[in-house]
Amino acid sequence: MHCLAKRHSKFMRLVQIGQSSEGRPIYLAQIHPSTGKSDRIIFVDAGMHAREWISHAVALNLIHRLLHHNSNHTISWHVLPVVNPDGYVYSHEVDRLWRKTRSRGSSARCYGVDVNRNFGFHWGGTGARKFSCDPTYGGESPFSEPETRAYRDHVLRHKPSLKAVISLHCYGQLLLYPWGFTSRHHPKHEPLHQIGEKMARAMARSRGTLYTSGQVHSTLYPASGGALDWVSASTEAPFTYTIELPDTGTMGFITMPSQIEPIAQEVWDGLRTLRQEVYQLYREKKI
Ligand code: 0X9
Ligand code: ZN
Repeated sequence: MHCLAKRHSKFMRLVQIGQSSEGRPIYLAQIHPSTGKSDRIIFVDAGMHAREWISHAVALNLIHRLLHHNSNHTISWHVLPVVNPDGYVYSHEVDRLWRKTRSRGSSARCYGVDVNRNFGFHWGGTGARKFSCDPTYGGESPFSEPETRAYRDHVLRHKPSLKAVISLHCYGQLLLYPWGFTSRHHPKHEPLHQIGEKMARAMARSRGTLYTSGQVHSTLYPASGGALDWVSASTEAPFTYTIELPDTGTMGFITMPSQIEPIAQEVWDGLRTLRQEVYQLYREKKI
């Protein structure tokens, strides 16, 4: 990322948006259109869950594509490939299937908080655990983790400009929209579903991978304190999706390197469709 930012200094800026609990920098790539910095941003994050390595790889690949396929859309992209660097390193060095961060609260028995249960919107509700040894432990309090706070502060800093937020995860071939904390429909349920379906159709184009679009709570499972529930409640961003990328047959969270390119291609097809929708709304002066 440092190399790319240097080589493409006209378009890409690397920003440190925070630090993990073990002191690792959390880097964000900002990629601007050739017409200059835009006040419409699509934000893509990955690596919230340590073991979901395909998400980190797809985010890096996205940065590459954004730099090499110049478009005439006046939209800026923010790409955050490693939300949880401590967990990522731990999944390389100690436990390949580690999910959480690597902090330990004063009253906690085990290490690690699930970043995607640590956000301050319906924190601690259904689908989040109170016991520190559980994989979906939500932490001692909302935003207890520096990683979650870095994400929150970045979103709030760009709040008026955020038009779409995409969180990359695996696995399941799903395109999920809020809410996760309740089965009730989101106020923007209809457009979220419709654009989700449109993205899914685009994502099936290159090799037929079928993504199912639906609400988190009913399509996957109840989940409270998630990043995108919080983003959707705290900003005006019209589009918020969690993408559960495909797995390789029977290996779950472990995706073969040969799958990086084809999966990145599908995601790119979906994101281009999303960008078109954002652009369309802007031209109709709806955002
Ligand atoms: O449970 C999660 O955090 C995500 N699934 S995963 O297998 N990658 O862990 C789903 C997140 C759904 N999004 C919201 N809770 N809003
Ligand atoms: Zn995940």
